[in-house]
Amino acid sequence: KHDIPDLEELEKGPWPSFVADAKREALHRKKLPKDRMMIDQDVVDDLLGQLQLSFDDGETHWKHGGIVGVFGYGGGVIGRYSDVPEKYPSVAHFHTLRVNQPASKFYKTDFLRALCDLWEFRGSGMFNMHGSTGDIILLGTTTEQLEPLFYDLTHELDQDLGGSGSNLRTPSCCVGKARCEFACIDTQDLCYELTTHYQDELHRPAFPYKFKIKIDGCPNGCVASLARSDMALIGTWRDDIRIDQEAVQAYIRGEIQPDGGAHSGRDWGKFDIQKEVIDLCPTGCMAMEDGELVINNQECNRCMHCINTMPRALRPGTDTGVSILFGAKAPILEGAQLAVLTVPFMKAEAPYDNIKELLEKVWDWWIEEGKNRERLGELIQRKGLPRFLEVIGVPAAPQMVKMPRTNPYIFWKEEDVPGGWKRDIKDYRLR
Ligand code: SRM
Ligand code: SF4
Ligand code: SF4
Repeated sequence: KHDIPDLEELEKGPWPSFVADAKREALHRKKLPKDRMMIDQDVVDDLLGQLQLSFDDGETHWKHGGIVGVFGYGGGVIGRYSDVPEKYPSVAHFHTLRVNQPASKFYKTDFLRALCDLWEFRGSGMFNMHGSTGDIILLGTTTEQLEPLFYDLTHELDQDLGGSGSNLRTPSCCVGKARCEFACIDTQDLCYELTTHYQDELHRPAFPYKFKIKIDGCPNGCVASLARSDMALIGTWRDDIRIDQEAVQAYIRGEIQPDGGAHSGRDWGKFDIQKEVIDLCPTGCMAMEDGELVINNQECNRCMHCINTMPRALRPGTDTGVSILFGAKAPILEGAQLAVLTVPFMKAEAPYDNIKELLEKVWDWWIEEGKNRERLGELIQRKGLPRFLEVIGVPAAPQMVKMPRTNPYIFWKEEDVPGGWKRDIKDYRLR
């Protein structure tokens, strides 16, 4: 319907293009009977037209914000309005809905078909599987369609909205025990329990800012909880790595390919356990003794390297639980932060009362002390880690030290310091 030369550039090349997908959907909607769509048939054409105009003008044509949502909920819908509705009337309203994904994102195809039908009927027909927090993102509908859509979602599809705004964001987890032999905890069960237990926090924004919970089944960290969540729960173990000495020998003899051979596609040739595993252990806690692999488990920092390389010989221990880290976030305000390890080990068994108790202590403090739009990580930074530990009643431990070499526990001798003790700090600064 509109001329979109710059967008069409994005269709060129070997990679998939959202423009091609959107054009296909625009065409599809032209073929649908009018009573199969509750929002304008031209919505996708107008969306592409407005995007082209943004390229021409070098600025967005979405107005930011506007409070819009469904009755009883304060989150889950992001209001979007066009600032050129006279030109592109079909996207005058183009609100986004966040739909809480099932734990680990498993679907039955009949559910996906029903979701597609519903969204074609009440929305633009375009959605994003998945947003980076984890939700299914339904892209673009009008204010009038929000309540009926919410009713159909919850009553017909048994699916709830996720989080947005200053609330608990939709918790998410890795595939965990459903598919992965490394899972130390039942990530899906924990994620589902936290999601249902904290419905109020998810739907009714009462926090200083957003709060994200992500759950990785092991330190491989497939959902990158460490980097993206205010509370990261990472599966781990506190006993010994299980070793199958027979399988270790089979790797050494070349009968089993490291990492199954499949992941890396690498030809390992003759497998050198010393070079590939023992020398790469970051804590130097592995050795071959009398033809057997030995691990000094007290020194192991659960980096997963040896287990990832020889999964048929090495497995996490059986006394499993979670490490809990707090305070990761993106750059706004104080700069991006990774989470800080706060609880090195905690059991993680249903109904997870210990985890909930800790989380609620953290929330109480943050709600009380946090400034408007201050993430937990920034509050910890402002008040200091010792204060945070005091509040949650966790004793300080060596695992919490982030950068050992910047730590006052290290004492220098005079001969270690250039210029010795007489060096003037001002000279040092000038240099
Ligand atoms: Fe985000 C703000 C979209 C995941 C950090 N994010 C926004 C806003 C609301 C900005 C705006 O008003 O335009 C975007 C809404 C777009 C819309 O119309 O829907 C927006 N963020 C998204 C999504 C939809 C991008 C996507 O397509 O994947 C993701 C949510 C989908 C979902 O629910 O699944 C999304 N945002 C993230 C993540 C990643 C994550 O959650 O794992 C981060 C980094 C982790 C974190 O939370 O720090 C993230 N979004 C931000 C920030 C920076 C916060 C900070 O403290 O630095 C903002 C800015 C803000 O809150 O004002 C922001
Ligand atoms: Fe498997 Fe660990 Fe990745 Fe979860 S984080 S999918 S348990 S490797
Ligand atoms: Fe070493 Fe990492 Fe294996 Fe632990 S998990 S023994 S630190 S390689």
